[in-house]
Amino acid sequence: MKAAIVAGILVVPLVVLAADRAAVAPKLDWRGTGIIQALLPPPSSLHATRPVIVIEHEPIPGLMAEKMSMPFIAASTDLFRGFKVGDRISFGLKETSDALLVIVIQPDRSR
Ligand SMILES: [Cu+2]
Repeated sequence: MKAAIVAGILVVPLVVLAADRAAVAPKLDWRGTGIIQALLPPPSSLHATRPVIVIEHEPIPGLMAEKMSMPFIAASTDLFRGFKVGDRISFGLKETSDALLVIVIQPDRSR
């Protein structure tokens, strides 16, 4: 009886943690690395209503074989917080019905 109560208390926080993790780590379709060339909250010359990040990115396996500089739509301007032009980043992309979206931006500490 006592053991069952203890187990119940332990299980609940684990379930909450798992749900939290799913919310902050949505499934990525691709992952890339590169250098930020521009951070453009809307409205900008590249998009009237959505945030845009321009990245000089390394080849992205399965998506783009070449290194290039290109704009991506970002899921939220909040992703830009703490970053500036020239920062080396790793980023996560998700294909949605209307855009190839950057949904994760992280400092790239791999080099
Ligand atoms: Cu590209």
